Amino acid sequence: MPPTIFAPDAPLISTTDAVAFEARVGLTATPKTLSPWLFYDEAGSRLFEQITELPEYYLTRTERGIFAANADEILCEAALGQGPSGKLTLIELGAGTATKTGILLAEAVRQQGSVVYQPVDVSETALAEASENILANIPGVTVRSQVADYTREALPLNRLPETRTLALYIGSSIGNFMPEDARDVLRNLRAQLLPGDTLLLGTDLAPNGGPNGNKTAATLLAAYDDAAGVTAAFNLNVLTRLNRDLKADFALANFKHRVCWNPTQSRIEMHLESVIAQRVHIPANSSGPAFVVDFARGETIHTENSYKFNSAAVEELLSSANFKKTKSWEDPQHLFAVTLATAV
Ligand code: AVI
Repeated sequence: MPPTIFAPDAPLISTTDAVAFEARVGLTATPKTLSPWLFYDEAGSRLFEQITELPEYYLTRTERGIFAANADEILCEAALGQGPSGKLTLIELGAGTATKTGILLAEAVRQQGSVVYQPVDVSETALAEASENILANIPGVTVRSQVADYTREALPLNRLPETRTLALYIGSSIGNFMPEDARDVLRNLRAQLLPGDTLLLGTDLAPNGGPNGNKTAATLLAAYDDAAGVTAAFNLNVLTRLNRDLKADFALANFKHRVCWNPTQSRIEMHLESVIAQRVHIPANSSGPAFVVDFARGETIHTENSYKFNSAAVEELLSSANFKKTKSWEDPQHLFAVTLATAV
């Protein structure tokens, strides 16, 4: 199950209505776009799981490695300033099935004896799976799941007496937001925290290019355009979803997965490129009358941005939401960073 990181921009309506709204707005815009939340239907969620295990997609295993190597220090730093009886409560935004979080929870139990964990996600199924896994494997954790969309709702934080909150926003999910939306997500979180609470943010790093730099644009391009074609299938699945949900007539063979590194914006962009000039039909639906979408040969639909950060950009983002960096950890190859910040 992927991190559920996106919410429809439409008002609160059924998922199919939201898909209809999104397709109408995005496919009639110039340039054409589709929001990345459309990736995560059942098939797309399965494909995302496969992506996280691909040899080229280093993000998931690298972040897991950073947790495994530094969990003790991360939790000690987050607890600094606590009174002797004070404990950390962990909350996680877009927790999904919380697979990597287990490392941090096990360490919290080791340090504190027990821990309360509040995963927040829009997917009830993912939360149930997370809860079941954690309760079965990590004694000492009390799970209090919250179904909520943290991108648009106030977080339902359940503050316990004499505890400090450590909020987890990991998996590079922040990178899929436009910079101003990323700031708003963190501001929404900050509004629920008290000074001294902490945030652990996972960010994928920008290419480090220098003489010892071993992360290049090619590293990133491979991660989003793997040899087995799983990411291509994940991207093209959006069109399958529009065909199914809206009875559109996209011919998948007429589109191809395109990835580029945009150095000015410091982001990977995923597009679907029309390989021929063609017309696609979308029947009437809840968002309006039938319409056609004309594609020139080579024209693309922009489906995702994945922003990559350097440490200055992480600090700037954090401070724009009233957090101050405490400490960060990277893997030996400087592919990925995990940053602890304090609410100020
Ligand atoms: C969910 N998110 C952090 C992924 C990323 O790396 O931006 C989504 C993804 N898109 C293609 N591959 C993975």
